[in-house]
Amino acid sequence: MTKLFIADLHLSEARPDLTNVFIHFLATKATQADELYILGDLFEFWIGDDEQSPLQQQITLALKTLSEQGCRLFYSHGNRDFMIGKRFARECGMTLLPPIYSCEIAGERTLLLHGDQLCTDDEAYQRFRRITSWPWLQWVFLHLPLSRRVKIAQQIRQGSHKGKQQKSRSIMDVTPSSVNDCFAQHQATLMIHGHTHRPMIHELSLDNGQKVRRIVLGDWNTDLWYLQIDDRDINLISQPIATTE
Ligand code: LP5
Ligand code: MN
Repeated sequence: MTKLFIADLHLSEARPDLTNVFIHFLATKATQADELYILGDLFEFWIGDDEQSPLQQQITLALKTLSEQGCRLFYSHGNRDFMIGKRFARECGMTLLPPIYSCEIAGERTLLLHGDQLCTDDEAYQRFRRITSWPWLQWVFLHLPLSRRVKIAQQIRQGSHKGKQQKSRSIMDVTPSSVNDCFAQHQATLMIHGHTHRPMIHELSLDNGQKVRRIVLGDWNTDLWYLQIDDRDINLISQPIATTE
């Protein structure tokens, strides 16, 4: 049983090279896997399943083709594409996961999540996350014309970019006590997430002495990153993007 995990591709019209590499990945590496987990931020931003841009159509077709070939697809929302809905998931043949998904992987109780939930020292971001999760606000947003939605998303991206310049590296990383509590609450020993763009396999001890592993996926920018789990064999792999085309 081979499972692949990816996150933070941030696909957009501005990076056709990334889109091509991803489509190549889906048509080659992913076809050899039984399951592919996309742990958020597949897109630079998502403003509604009704957008149907050429990029969206291209990605939908590639994911649908993979799912029809027998690879099971799972999606966990990121902080950029939390508006991905059931329609897009259905069109791609993907199952949407809850914000923290607990399952059995490599013989261990495992948590799958985007990772932004664990950055609790970043209070401005957590406030932003809470507000944008309000269903009525999402409803209003989804009923705006697409051009308005694009503008708002771009403004938020700019605001976020500026905000990040004022924040320290540690504030934008996961908060250790939140990681500890998350493992303990779910009685898990393995956690897989993205978001921080700091790919690494961390081995740590919880406050109660339990040994656990936290695996952070890398973002796709100069390199592509994926985690491959074959039964109990775990490998975090990267490849330079230029040479994979
Ligand atoms: O994404 P990344 O890694 O650059 O930064 C994140 C946090 N930023 C965000 C915002 C996203 O980048 C953009 C999301 C676009 C969504 C489009 C759909 C909108 C739907 C609305 C539905 C109601 O998540 C950043 C973290 C960082 O990770 C590290 O963890 O620090 O958090 C922020 O920067 C949040 C800021 O601190 C506060 C938000 C500023 C928003 C300003 C809005 C101004 C314009 C409003 C116009 C209406
Ligand atoms: Mn993210």
